[in-house]
Amino acid sequence: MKLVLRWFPYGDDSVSLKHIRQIPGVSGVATHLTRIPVGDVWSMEEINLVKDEINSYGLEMEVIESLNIHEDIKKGLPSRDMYIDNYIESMRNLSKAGVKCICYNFMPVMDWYRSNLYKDLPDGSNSMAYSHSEAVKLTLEKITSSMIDGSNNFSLPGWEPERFGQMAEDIKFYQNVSPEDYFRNIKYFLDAIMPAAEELDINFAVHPDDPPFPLFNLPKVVNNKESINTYLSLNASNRNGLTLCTGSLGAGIENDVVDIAKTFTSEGKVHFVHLRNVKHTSDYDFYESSHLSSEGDLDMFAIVKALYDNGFDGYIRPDHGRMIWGEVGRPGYGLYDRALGAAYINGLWEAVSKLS
Ligand code: CS2
Ligand code: MN
Repeated sequence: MKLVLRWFPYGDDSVSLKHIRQIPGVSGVATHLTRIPVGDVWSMEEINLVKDEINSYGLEMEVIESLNIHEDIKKGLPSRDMYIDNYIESMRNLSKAGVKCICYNFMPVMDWYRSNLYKDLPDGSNSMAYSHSEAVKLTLEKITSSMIDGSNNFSLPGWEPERFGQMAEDIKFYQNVSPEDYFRNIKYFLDAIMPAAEELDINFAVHPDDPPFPLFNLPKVVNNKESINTYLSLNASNRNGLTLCTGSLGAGIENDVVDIAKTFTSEGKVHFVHLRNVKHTSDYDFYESSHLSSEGDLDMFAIVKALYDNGFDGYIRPDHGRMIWGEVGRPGYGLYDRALGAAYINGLWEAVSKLS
């Protein structure tokens, strides 16, 4: 396994590569060329610019999170073929730059969402939280403005401002898209890109829907064991794999994340892991606790053991952290708590490997 940390280029991160380099065991970063509009080709020039900066700190750029999918592909519009061609060209360029794993998601309209980006915790820290009963009462405008206002002036992954104007119309569009139609659009995309993924030696790792509950009646795609199975069965290539995001899946109270980790790791389908913990305050409400098992609902030891025992050899990153020690940064993506998460993951990995 290789441990990485998420990092945003172009000065759009409060955390520096210099500091990431100092976290024990971290070999590289998972990054994203945020200044290229979704759907455009990631050119060699743009990729190398970011890669050279990362490499100059002794870190690798083997993981991309995310190479986002244009909404026309999700909607199954005729223009999707052009966007798929662009996507494959970006894959070719990324492979030339040594990228081995691409994380992406197939959530329609909106990427991840939290109803509170700064929930105060009793220890004086704060973290992101979600209340489904509150979220369903909100308008799209309230949702987008709360994300923009809470972003601390950093870009929020998956919330590209150029998409905001289109969201209301897209939500309407999906009201007439059945889950079967949506899965047909996914299959169309997967069948188009998997031959290139095979040829280029790139693993694809779909990120689960975050949170796993539907808003605005939009289709949910990857939110439990069954839907992961369906998604992975759409294209049989082993390149068609999963980002096991323990926090996203763990938000679904009925999900057995240890069992999901065992099942899909043993099938060779888990290429990337996001490790974080969640604490439920009700079946549909949760906040992001620190990584430690005892602070949340997930047994992080059992999850790491399931990965190790089933031969996991992909990438792991600590996922969102709390904001601690007065740090100010992009919600979920400060340095301190993610570094504590990395140290914890290193400890769990060493323990499971020495115990076996
Ligand atoms: C999520 C998403 O893991 C996360 O941080 O909040 O931003 C995730 O990166 C994307 O959905 C992956 O495509
Ligand atoms: Mn995640």
